[in-house]
Amino acid sequence: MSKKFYFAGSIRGGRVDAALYRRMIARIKENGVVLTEHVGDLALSEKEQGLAGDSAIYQQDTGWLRQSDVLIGECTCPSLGVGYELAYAEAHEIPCFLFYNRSRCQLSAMLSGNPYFTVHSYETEAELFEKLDKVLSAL
Ligand code: 6K6
Repeated sequence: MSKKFYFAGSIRGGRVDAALYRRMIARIKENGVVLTEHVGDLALSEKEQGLAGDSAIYQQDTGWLRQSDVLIGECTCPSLGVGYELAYAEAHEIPCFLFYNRSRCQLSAMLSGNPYFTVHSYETEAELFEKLDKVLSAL
């Protein structure tokens, strides 16, 4: 059966990396199903409300998290929602692989200091995809 991935990336925290999320999601999809493909939707803005409202978003996303085999997060752009999802995934024992651009941010100590999370930093997109490919092929 194909693996279910939860991709976590900033939405209301800011959409500066939306195109990068989209490229990461395309790569992850070569290895299974990405339940949260909308995170890489370039038309989705930080002002997005969704048709069904925030309560429905919360119910849907936490449901998807519980079904996921793996979470992959891009954490360069700080996002309360992504931070919440990571803690939720940890509580449900879902393996989490996190990526951030070390030349653009200093990752929160609450993530880099938590041995539960496998954290990878990168500086170039080539380095990011090399590391992402290694994670995916080891699953
Ligand atoms: C979706 C499609 C159209 O409008 C929407 C509305 N927004 C969201 N839909 C689905 N998941 C969301 C939405 N807003 C936040 N999330 C979840 O939180 C995603 O899984 C992201 O990983 C994370 C982003 O959190 P914020 O705090 O940056 O918004």
